This record gives sequence, C-alpha cells and structure tokens, in this order.
Amino acid sequence: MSSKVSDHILDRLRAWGVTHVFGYPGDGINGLLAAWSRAENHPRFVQARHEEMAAFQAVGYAKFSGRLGVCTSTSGPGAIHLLNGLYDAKLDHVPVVAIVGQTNRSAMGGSYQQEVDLHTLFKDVASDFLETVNVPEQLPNVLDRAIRTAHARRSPTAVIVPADVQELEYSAPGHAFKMVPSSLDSSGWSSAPTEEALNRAAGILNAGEKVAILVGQGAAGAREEVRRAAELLGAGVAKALLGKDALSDELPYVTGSIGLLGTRPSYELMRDCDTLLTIGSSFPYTQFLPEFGKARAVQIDIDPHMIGLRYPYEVNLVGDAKATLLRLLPMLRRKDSGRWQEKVISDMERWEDVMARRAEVSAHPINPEYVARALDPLLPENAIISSDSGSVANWYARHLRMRGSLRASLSGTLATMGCGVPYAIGAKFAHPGRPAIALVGDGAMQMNGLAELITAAKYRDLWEDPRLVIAVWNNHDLNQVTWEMRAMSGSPQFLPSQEIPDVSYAGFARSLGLTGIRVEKPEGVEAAWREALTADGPAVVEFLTDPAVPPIPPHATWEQIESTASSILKGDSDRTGMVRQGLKAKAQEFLPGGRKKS
Ligand SMILES: Cc1ncc(C[n+]2csc(CCOP(=O)(O)OP(=O)(O)O)c2C)c(N)n1
Ligand SMILES: [Mg+2]
Repeated sequence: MSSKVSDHILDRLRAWGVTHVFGYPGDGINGLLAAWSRAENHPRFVQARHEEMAAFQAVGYAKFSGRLGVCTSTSGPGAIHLLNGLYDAKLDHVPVVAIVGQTNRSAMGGSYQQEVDLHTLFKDVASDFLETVNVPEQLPNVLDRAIRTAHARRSPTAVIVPADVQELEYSAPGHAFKMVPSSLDSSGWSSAPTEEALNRAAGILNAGEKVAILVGQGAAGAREEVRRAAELLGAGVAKALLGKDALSDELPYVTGSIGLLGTRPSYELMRDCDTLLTIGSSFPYTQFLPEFGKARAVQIDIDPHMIGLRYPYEVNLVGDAKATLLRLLPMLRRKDSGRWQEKVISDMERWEDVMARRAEVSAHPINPEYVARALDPLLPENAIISSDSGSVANWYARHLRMRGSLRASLSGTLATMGCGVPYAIGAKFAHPGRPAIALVGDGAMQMNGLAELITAAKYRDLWEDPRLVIAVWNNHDLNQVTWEMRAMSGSPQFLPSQEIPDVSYAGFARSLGLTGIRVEKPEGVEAAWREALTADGPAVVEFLTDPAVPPIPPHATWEQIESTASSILKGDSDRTGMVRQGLKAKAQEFLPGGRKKS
C-alpha cells in the first residue's frame, strides 16, 4: 500500500519503539496530524498546553524511562516555544528528538507566514544533528540519524519536515548514486578504558588516605559497583543534584547533595579529602571541589568530549561507569584505617539531626523545610519525584532521602523554572503504574504548572496508578532569587520584581475536577500529604510557607547552621547578614542563636 512521507515518519517511529510523542498542533504539521489520524494515534500524540511543556514532558519521559523522548511542533511560533525544553535536554544530556514543521518549499525564503529560519533557530540547541527532509528518499536516513545521534550523544536533535513534503508519496532510497539508505538495528554496547589507564587510576586511588567520591547521573547504572568502590576505599560519597537517585541515601557514608543546595558534610568531604574519584558527573561548581593541588583526582565518564573538565584530573577514564568500575575494582586495595569514613558517617548523622531540627522550627505560617521533611517518610516506595527550580530545590535536595526504587530529577544544568509539572506528566506516561510527585514553587506554578494541570486532568484516566501529586510552596515570593539578591548584594527584597500574587492553586485544581487542598497551618501538613497521596487522581496540595526561612549555604559553619535549627532570624538585616556571612563562611561573627555580636 502506498503511503505518504507523514505516514512513513510514524511508521518509522513505531519501528524504533516510540510509543508517545509530546506536542502541539499547527498547520506546519497538519500533514503529520492527518497521518496520526490514519494510524489511529499510534504512537500516542500527547497534547500539552504549550510546546515548551511538550519538550519538558519529552525530557521527563526520557529521564525517567531511559528511552528516547520525542516532541513535535509546528513551524515558527511552535518551534520557538520548543527551545527552552530542548536546551534542558541538551544541558542535562537527555536524548530527545524534535520533529518540526516548516512552511511549504514553494514559500521558503519569501518571508512567509510563520516562516522563521529553523536551521538558525536550532543551530545551537540541536548542534549534534539538525536536518530538513527535502525529498522522500531522504527520510529514513535523516530520521534514523536523528534518533541514533540523540542516543549516542545523549542530546536533542531536530528533524524539519516542510508541510508539502509531509504530503508527498513516500519512496525509499534506491540502490543508486547519491542515495543514502539506512537501517534500524542497534546492538547493546559498553565502553571501557585501557588496562594501562585503569592501572594508573588504581595507583592514585590506592595511595590516597582520604578518598572522596562524587557521583552524577552517569553512575546510576553502577549502584552496586559504586558501593563496593566506596567500601574498599573507605570513602564518603557526595551526589551531584542530577545524581540524587544514583545512590541510596541509606548508605551511611553517602553525604547527599553537593553544591549550593548541598550538605555541609559534602562540602567538608571535598574540602578535606586527599583523593577525588568522580563518576558520571559534570557538576559545574569547581569551588565545591577540592582546592587545586590538594587532591589527586581520577574521573570516569562515558563521554570523551566531556571528560577532564571541572578539575585538573590526573587520570581520565573514558568508559561506561559499570563496565569501568567492574574492571577497576579488582585493582583496588582495601584501606587499613576506617577513620576517614567514620568521620564522614558521624558528620552525616549530625547533619541529619540538624536538618530534622531546622524543619521543626516554627515559621509563619508554615516552615517550607517541614513540608519537605514531612513528605520524606510518606513517599511511596516506587514514587517518581520531580522538582522545579526555586527554593524548593533546596528542600528537595536536603530533606528527601533516596532509597529503594525511588526516582528523582530536576532541571540540573539549565535550572529552568517550569519543568516540575511537565516532568511529572512525562513520568506518568513513562510509568503509568507508578505514583509521581512534583515539587513546585508558586512562581513556577504560575509560569507553567497551572496550565499543565489541564493536561493532567485530560489524561488522568490513562494512568493505572492514579496518583500524581503536585505540591506547591505558596510563599508569594520568587524566593530563591530574593535570597540570592540578599546574599550577593545585601539588597532587601525588591518587591516589584519579587512579590507574586496569591492564587488559589487548590481552587484551580478543583475547578478542573482534580483534588485540591490548601494548607494554612503546620498541623495540617502531614494529613494533607496523606490525602494527596491516596487521592484517586491528580491532586494539588498547596502549603502557605514562610519566605523568611533562608536556604542556608553549605559552607556556612556548623555553628551557623546549628543556630538556624533553633530559631528563624527575624528582621531583614539579620537574615540578610546571616546568608551573606554564610557565603563568606565567617563563623566568628555569629553567636549560637543566630544573633550578630554587637
Ligand atoms: C525560566 C526561568 N526564569 C527565571 C529563573 C530565575 N529563577 C530561579 S529560581 C526563581 C524563583 C522561583 O520562584 P518560585 O517558583 O516561587 O519558588 P521559590 O523560590 O519561591 O520557592 C527564579 C525567578 C529561572 N531559573 N528560570
Ligand atoms: Mg515562591
């Protein structure tokens, strides 16, 4: 049976195992949509409210499934809207293919309606592969390479298909000059470094006495091997934000997150170690790694293009984390003294104790840390958690402890607002049998989340496990930035840019037929989580939280951190001072209790 180019695109996506495409319609892809109708919506077209959300859903789907994310949009405005989501994929190394419409070939270059130069628009974001299908014979090669490249480089790629090309009869590339055939199969593979490089790495790791390991998302496939390495080396293990679910926080020597949102033990682990082993992470903040020259360092990364960055590593092992560690482990000698690791373990106990106490401090009306802390023991064992960007990412990083099959992610490198809800929707399509939980600030909720509740309401019946909890920290403030301004320049909150209106998130959810709960007092927090986590469909639970609780930086001293566990400082200058001093790590200016010496 003859078929059009558009039919063949869907056919080929199915052949690649693609089951969902996140998108939004427009006349640049009308031909494709007609093919979707002929194909009885297979793969499923998931309609977002906005193309950026479609791209975020594709990223969330890919992050949580390990499969390819696919999104689609029309030309011009639709393509432009996709950009931020595609950049999120690029910066977090997620395989996503965008299939984008373009005006008819006859109109190109004519400043035609909705015509923008898509090659220029996507040149950077889809720099690994970006091509326009001009004739049907080109299609298999272009689409297959876009998919293969997205996987190989773990990056976004884009295929542009002019509207009239979508309507052409498909004809396969022939056995002829200037024809480029393609094929489908791809075998499993893994890469590992040479024996010589492994030996050099083992030499450094065996010589160290205080070993710190830093893991990122690239270590997720090597949990058991990372554990064995940490135990042999007597190491502490810090996790980059994107690697939060790469290792269980139940291991006592895991110091949790690193960086500005991280823990004091992670900070000290890096500050005091003499040897660093980084596995599958391109954590960007060098100032949280050991001082240059203070530690000898080894890196393991699958990407030869990304390795060796961020720290002057002595040995750069290019390879899959699991395959490389399996070869490296037999070369490692068990350390004699466990003292370094014991110190890490006791620091972590102290940190957990302080965090629990910080969450108990009373605030007005609700302490935002308590909201996250209260969720931790209630997390369903197979939940998938997304966090938006904002102060909520601090509470996500510090109060939720990974264990069992919990999964968690956020926009780690682009740190874009607005990804929390669409990531969770992507997760529900990737794993309809698992509960998903999005943690979102009120600013991010107003930016994107509210609109995507409509998408959640639209698709709720497709999800075998009905639970999709959207938690909103309603503090009437763009709080993370407010604190950054206080910390950097000592500026008081600039209300015209920072204050945001109160919105009834719960009320809006109810208007869509979803569960909506508004919590105004701390006593209601736990019960609200329980209600949302047992609702028979998507549930929005909003907590009125106090914007005066500072996200304490990890390089504030123990004394400063301890002081914030007994009271929240009142008055703008005290709070400002504490965060500024925390950033400068000047403990001596503070007394326990958080008051500045007069
Ligand atoms: C798209 C985008 N715009 C702006 C920012 C800068 N930014 C980072 S966090 C933040 C505030 C977020 O506010 P909200 O969602 O209310 O969370 P809160 O910090 O109050 O918990 C802003 C404006 C960003 N990261 N992404
Ligand atoms: Mg806010």
